[in-house]
This record gives sequence, structure tokens and C-alpha cells, in this order.
Amino acid sequence: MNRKDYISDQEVKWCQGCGDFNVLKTMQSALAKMGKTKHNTVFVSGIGCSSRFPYYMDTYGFHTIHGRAPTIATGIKSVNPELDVWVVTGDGDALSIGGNHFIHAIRRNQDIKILLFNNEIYGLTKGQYSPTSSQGCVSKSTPEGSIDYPLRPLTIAAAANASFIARTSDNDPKHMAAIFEAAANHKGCAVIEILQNCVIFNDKVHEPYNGPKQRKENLLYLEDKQPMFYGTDMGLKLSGLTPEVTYSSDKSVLVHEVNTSNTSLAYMLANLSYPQCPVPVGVFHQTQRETYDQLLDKQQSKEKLKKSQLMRLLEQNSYVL
Ligand SMILES: Cc1ncc(C[n+]2csc(CCOP(=O)(O)OP(=O)(O)O)c2C)c(N)n1
Ligand code: SF4
Repeated sequence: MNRKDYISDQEVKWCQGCGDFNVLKTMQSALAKMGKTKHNTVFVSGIGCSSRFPYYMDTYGFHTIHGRAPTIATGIKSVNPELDVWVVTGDGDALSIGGNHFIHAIRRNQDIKILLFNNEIYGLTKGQYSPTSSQGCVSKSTPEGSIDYPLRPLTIAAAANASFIARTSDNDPKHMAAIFEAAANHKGCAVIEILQNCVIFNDKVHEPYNGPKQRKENLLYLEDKQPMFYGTDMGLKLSGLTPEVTYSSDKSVLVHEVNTSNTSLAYMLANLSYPQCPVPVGVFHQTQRETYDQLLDKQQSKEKLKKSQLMRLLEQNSYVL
């Protein structure tokens, strides 16, 4: 298998230069590298530019209804646990109209991988602000600048106890591919925020930290069991319960732990924002617990057993009450 095997015959309708192209290419290559079969792979999306993704993958796909992709994906995985189920959603799709669905799919730990394309704007509808837009964001619906406090998507994932939480960037295919692979190998609900550029309505919104020249100084590359160093000589520590930047020579620089018993560390990392702090990328959190499809299967097997015992009893023709 190679990338070409995953390219569909559909004309790609994203704007030239849109960050979605890189995500698409990277996913196609990653699936080929992992040897994933097309007939066992499905992409489920909601509504938005990013949600056109399933058309462009030569796998199974379902372009569903606004905000409901995680729920439909939950159903798909429940009835066909053999499938690798990926959800594609935008910051508007997942966090405005779909906020509720996003939370509940995560808390159930259904074995689906949610790719949240965060461009901090509604792209498809031509540039209204979204729940992740920063304060001051001037958009079609906030001509005087947004006064809302933005949501940080991975704080929601941590609050809903996601078993896999990660962040990557559309302009770093190598990093993206590694995260996609880690998510694919995870059994449980994976939430991956992709910092994505909407070249038309919110161009360069992430550039101050993920631009090719800026990322070395401003991204914190998380590595399990490694100190949280970033930039030339900086690190992250806790002062009481508050994260604080410090020099890398400081002995109290935090050491990252991916597999923690709860999502508190992931929540703290997900809440960091530039320019006060670096922007973490990589795997924030990963734990293992039974998934929704496994629990459902167990429950149904028990029910089937009960039913078959009852049927046997009934077929005996005589029984004592
Ligand atoms: C029920 C309903 N409400 C509103 C819309 C309009 N609408 C379409 S896509 C969208 C948001 C898209 O933004 P996002 O999820 O961030 O995706 P992007 O286009 O940026 O990839 C909205 C509000 C709709 N299609 N259906
Ligand atoms: S409007 Fe923005 S997000 Fe949508 S295709 Fe164009 S560049 Fe991409």
C-alpha cells in the first residue's frame, strides 16, 4: 500500500494553501505506512470545510450532520468493532453545535479517534468567530472584536477523561504522522487537536508559535518521562498549582508523564496559552481502560446467555415454578 491507494477520485474543494491539504496527505501516508486496509477504515465527519475530509479518502466515509459525527461514529464502532473509526470535526462543529456530542463520546471511551481541526474560525460559512477564537478576534460576526473567553479544546477532552489526548500542527507532517500512528495504536477514545491554518479567514493564527521559525522557541514538545524543556534554555515548572516558565537549569522543571492515573496534568498543559507560556504539542495523556464497544459486547453476551438459558428451559416442556 502507498499514499496513492488512499486518494479518492473526488475533486478537492478546499482553498489553495488551506492547512487541510497537509492533514489529508499525512493521513493517507500514515495509513499506508501502518498497512491499514481501506475496507476496515471509515472517516466520519460533521459539517465544515474540514468535514469534507471523508470524500477525499478512498476508504469508507460518512459526511453526517452538524456536530453529530462523534455520536454516529459511536454507533458505527458499536455495531462493527472491527472497523478503525476516525472522526473529523472542526472547532465550530465539535465545540459549538456539537459540544454535547463531543463530551459524551469521550467520556464513554468509545474506541474512535477524533481529529479536531482547530483554525479558530468557521471556515465553511465564510469567517464567523468560533468558541476557540481569541479575545479581540475580528470576524464577520464580531466586527468590533470578540469579547468571549476562548475554549481550549483539550481541556474539554481532559475534563471528560479522554484516554488519549494529543496536539499537533498541520505544518509539521512528521510530527502529525507520529501522532496519528500513536492514536491509531491506542485502544480507546483519542482526541487530537490539529492546529490548522485557514488561509482565507484566519491566516497565520497559529504562526506566532507554530511557524517554522517560531516553533523552536515557543512549542513545548512533550516526551514521556522527559523534562519539559523548550526553546533554547527554558522549562516549565509548577509554583504551587500554577504553571510557571523558568530556565532549563532550574531543578524543579516538570518531568512529563503520559500514563497518569487522572487527567490533571493534561488539563494543566491544555490550559497553557501563548504568549505567557509555551504551547505544548505531542501526547499529553494516555491510559488504558475498557472501551464502550468492549463493555457493550460483554453486556450483550451476558444477555444472550440469559436468553439461551431461558430458551432451553422453555424447550424442556416441563418446568417447576
Ligand atoms: C444546523 C446547522 N447550523 C449551522 C450551520 C452552518 N454551518 C456550517 S459549517 C459551520 C461551522 C464550521 O466551522 P468549523 O467546524 O470550525 O469548520 P471549518 O469550516 O472551519 O473547517 C456552521 C456554523 C449548518 N450547516 N447547520
Ligand atoms: S475557508 Fe479556510 S478552512 Fe475552508 S477551505 Fe478555505 S482555507 Fe480551508
